[in-house]
Amino acid sequence: MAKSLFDEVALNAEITLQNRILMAPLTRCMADENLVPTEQMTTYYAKRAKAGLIISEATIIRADGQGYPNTPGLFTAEQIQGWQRVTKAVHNNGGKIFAQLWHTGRVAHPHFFNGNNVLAPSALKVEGTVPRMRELEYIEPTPVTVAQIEQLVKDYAQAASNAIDAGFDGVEIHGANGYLIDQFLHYNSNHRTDEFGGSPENMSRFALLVVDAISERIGAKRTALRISPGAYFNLEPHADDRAVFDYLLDSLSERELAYLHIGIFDDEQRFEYLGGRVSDYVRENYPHTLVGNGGFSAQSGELAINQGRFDLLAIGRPFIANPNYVERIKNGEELTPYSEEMLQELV
Ligand code: FNR
Ligand code: 8K6
Repeated sequence: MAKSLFDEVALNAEITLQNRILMAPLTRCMADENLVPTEQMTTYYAKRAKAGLIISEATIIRADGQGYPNTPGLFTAEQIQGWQRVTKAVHNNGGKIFAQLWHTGRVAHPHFFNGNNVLAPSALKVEGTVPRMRELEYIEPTPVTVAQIEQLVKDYAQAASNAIDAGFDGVEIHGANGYLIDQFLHYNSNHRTDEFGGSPENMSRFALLVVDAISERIGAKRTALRISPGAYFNLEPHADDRAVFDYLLDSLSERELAYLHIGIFDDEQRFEYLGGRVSDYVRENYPHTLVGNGGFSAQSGELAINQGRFDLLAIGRPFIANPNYVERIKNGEELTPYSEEMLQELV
């Protein structure tokens, strides 16, 4: 029987989604000066509760993970309370919500946390400046020590535990889009010669330590991961990255995570070293629940699900433009097109 976007789906014995449509994580830079979610953010997420699962905007696990203004956190009591208001409002409207846990690594900027350095796998700087704050040039990062890596793993696990205290149904680890975890997974940003670099197994180690620490703390059934095997943002691709993701996907296949989510802006983009589209590469190498994303409409996403290319569909920009995206699709109503000016305010 053909699958519908409106099928109820069980991710596992603990979590059932009301449909196959996920709201993709979308950074909006609207938290208050203490990185606490506001009332406006509560309303914004509550309006989107008809999604099968909302994935929150990327939320920093600790102060030195911040790379953009007013991105929310999950490391102070006030931030946890702010998120409690959001999760309660989403649940009251019948929805479910995961927190996306974020550390930007070399894409962080000390401007945001009154620091003087940023941490990354290697002293390899990302070119350019902070978007919308063009005066802030990225700086050369300080390679993390093994002791600092151990602390980061603990801080990810603590943020996951805070997310559960804040009422989230689970967490999605942000291992995509060129941020800290992804920086370990690509040769462009990882030149380490210790047990965290130099081979697929070593380069996958940090990601797997974070996955395992969080799974242990809150349960693998409430833990998900987003990855970008195709380097397209904050990173340059390298042909040898393929072997790293082959290893990582093999290792993830042995774990029973809630889902694996592809981070890509346009899934029609082809990567020579992956043999084509990212989604096709991941599907061939990962047997469990896969979330597709990147330039899909409801129609093209449903078709891809029926072609077996992935199981669930994440929708990003159209959800910014259409708070009632799910209802509109269900009723066959026209969508409001997304435009960048819409990022100026939360609707
Ligand atoms: C994003 N994206 C993104 N991804 C992520 O993993 N964490 C995040 O916080 C953000 N933030 C974000 C902000 C804005 C304004 C945009 C446009 C995108 C990427 C997003 O989740 C998604 O992958 C892309 O938007 C592609 O999907 P759509 O929009 O084609 O459905
Ligand atoms: C006022 C809100 C502005 C939000 C800007 C911050 C964006 C953070 C992450 C965005 C990720 C988008 C990836 C776009 C990559 C395109 C490359 C082809």
